[in-house]
Amino acid sequence: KEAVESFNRKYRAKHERQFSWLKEELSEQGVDTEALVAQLQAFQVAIPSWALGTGGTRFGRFAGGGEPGSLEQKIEDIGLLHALNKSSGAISLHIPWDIPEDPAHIKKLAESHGIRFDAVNSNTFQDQKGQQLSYKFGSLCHTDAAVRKQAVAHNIEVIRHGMALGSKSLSLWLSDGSCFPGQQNLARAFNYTLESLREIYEALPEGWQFLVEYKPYEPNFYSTVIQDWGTSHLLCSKLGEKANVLVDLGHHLPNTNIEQIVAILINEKRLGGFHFNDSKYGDDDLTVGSIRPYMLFLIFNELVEGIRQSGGDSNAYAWMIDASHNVKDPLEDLLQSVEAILLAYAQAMLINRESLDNAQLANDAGRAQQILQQAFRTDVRPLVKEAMLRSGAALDPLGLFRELKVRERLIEERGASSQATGL
Ligand code: AOS
Ligand code: ZN
Ligand code: ZN
Repeated sequence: KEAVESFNRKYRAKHERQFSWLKEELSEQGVDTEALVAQLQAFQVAIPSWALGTGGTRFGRFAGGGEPGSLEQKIEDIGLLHALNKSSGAISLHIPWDIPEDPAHIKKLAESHGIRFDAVNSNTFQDQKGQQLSYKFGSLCHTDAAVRKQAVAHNIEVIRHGMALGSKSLSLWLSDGSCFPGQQNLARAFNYTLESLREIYEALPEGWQFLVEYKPYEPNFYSTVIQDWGTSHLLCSKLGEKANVLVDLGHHLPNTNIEQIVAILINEKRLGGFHFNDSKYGDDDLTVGSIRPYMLFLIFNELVEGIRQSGGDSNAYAWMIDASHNVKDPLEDLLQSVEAILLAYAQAMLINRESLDNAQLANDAGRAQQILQQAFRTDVRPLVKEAMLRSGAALDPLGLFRELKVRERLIEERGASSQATGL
């Protein structure tokens, strides 16, 4: 806290200048800056427990050093991120990579860092040590009822872990599918999946949400059972009200209009959560906003509408980052992702909705574009900084991270070769 304060003192004057200039500009446009900053302050995005180590591909992984070697250390890392930006006050756990052996202790530790437990994630895309039956040919869709049963039981166990930690949602991503034409009866795989999901759904406690993620390919390269938002939506509507679609930004075929998917899901009240990342080719899991910031802004344009419909709650959906860091420091990368999300949210809140609506009703495409780009081209960094300042975060979280030599200190503490569990 002290480091944050003395850091902010150094940059405060410059920030005040920039913020008051922008505030004046925006008030001329009729924007309520105070309300906007409060919305930004409220926004919290969950950090996945699997993204704190260096990622890699099947060709190799280049560890960065000082990675968290236990769940406790992962929580400490997220606590650090949250202390720096006050916008990442939640963790999303992956079972069995991060089984909380002593949930009461883990919960207390997280609380001491101001962190709550967001969605818990199940894993039936790998075989674990000592596991009886293999998921090589699928889990919830498997032709063998015993495998399906094992996968259902795992998901129910994940719910139990979540309950002990105060989590309120189960997030499910299935790799189930097939690698070759003819390998799998596509309709049967779907039906078995639905049947298995129903059993998991039945085990969901009151007030819980079931987040169903989709993805077109990988690791299966011919078919994936839950391949797109339509399939996910279909399953959710068959399951019931607690089931909602989870949109991972990297899980679309090239050039898909993701903002349109988001708009329709909001309209159908079936949007549950988000996995933020960016991509150029596939499920690249790159830093949010590093490749297609305009698309992110257009998505947030829809999300702002959804947030408005939910009474203005910045956390109306389960926000999570799902990224992998191949050559960057994972903690730095996460700070950059959170910042990119806040910037897109701020820009989208600048859109003059009434004018946009009028332009749309008048079929004035030129005016509509102008309204969007006016918002997108505004440098909203002072708004995000102001939100950080008011919440007690650093004016420049990444700058402070480097100034404090956090990574060097973590390497000293944990060693150069400590590796985090995860992908
Ligand atoms: C996989 O591609 C999905 O994005 C999952 O949401 C996530 O990456 C996985 O569950 C983490 O292991
Ligand atoms: Zn994901
Ligand atoms: Zn993914």
